[in-house]
Amino acid sequence: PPTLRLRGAEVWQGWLDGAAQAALVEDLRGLIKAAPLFSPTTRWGKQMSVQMTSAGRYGWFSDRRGYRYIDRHPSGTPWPPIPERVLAIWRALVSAERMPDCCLVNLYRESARMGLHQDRDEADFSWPVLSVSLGDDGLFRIGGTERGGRTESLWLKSGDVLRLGGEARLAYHGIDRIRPGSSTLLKGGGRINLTLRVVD
Ligand code: MD3
Ligand code: FE
Repeated sequence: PPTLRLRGAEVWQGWLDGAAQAALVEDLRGLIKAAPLFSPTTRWGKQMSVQMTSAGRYGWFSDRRGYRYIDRHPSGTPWPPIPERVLAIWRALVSAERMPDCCLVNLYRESARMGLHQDRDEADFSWPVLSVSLGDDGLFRIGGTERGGRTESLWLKSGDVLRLGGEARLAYHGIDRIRPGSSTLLKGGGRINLTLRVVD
C-alpha cells in the first residue's frame, strides 16, 4: 500500500533503494546518449527550464506550434525503448497487462521548475500516470481539477514513486523548485523525474 496519500495522489516513499536508484541512473545514461536531452520551447516562444527526452513509442515535445506527442526524437531518430527496470516499476504498481507508451525523462538543474498544469494529451484518462523521482529533492504541488483551487505540497525524494489515478489523474500539479545538493546520486547534481503514461 502507498505510504502516503495527497489529494488522491498515492506515494510510495523509498520504493527504490540506493542500488535500484543507481541502476536506473545507469540505464538513463545510455538512454540520454541515444536520445539527447533538449529544452523545449513553449507555444509562446519561451524556453522551458527543464531539460527533457523520452523513451517508448512516443515522446513528449513542444515548440511554437504547441505541445504534442511525436514518434521520434527531434533529431529524427526513433525514441529508445523504455528500460526494463522502469517497466518493472509500472508492472508492480499499475498493471502487467498494458505497458506505458511513453517514458518522459525530465532533468531539473539548480533553478529549473515546472508550472502548474494538467496532463491531458492522452486518449484514455482511466490509465494512471506513474512518476519516479531520482536525485535532489523536488517540491511537488498538487491541486484539484480546476485551475486556481487550493493546493498542497510535498517534498519528493530520490526513490519515491507516485501514482496518479482516479480523480488525481486530471489534477493540476507542478514542481516549484528543487533542493540543490540534497542528493549525490546524479553527477552534476539536480533531479530527474520519469513520467510513465499510456498515450493511445
Ligand atoms: C499529477 N512532471 O512531466 S511528476 C510532467 O516532477 C510532470 O517532472 C513533474 O508533471 C516532474 O507532466 C511532476 C508528478 C506527476 C506526474 C504526472 C501527473 C504528477 C501528476 C499527472 C497527473 C496528476
Ligand atoms: Fe505533468
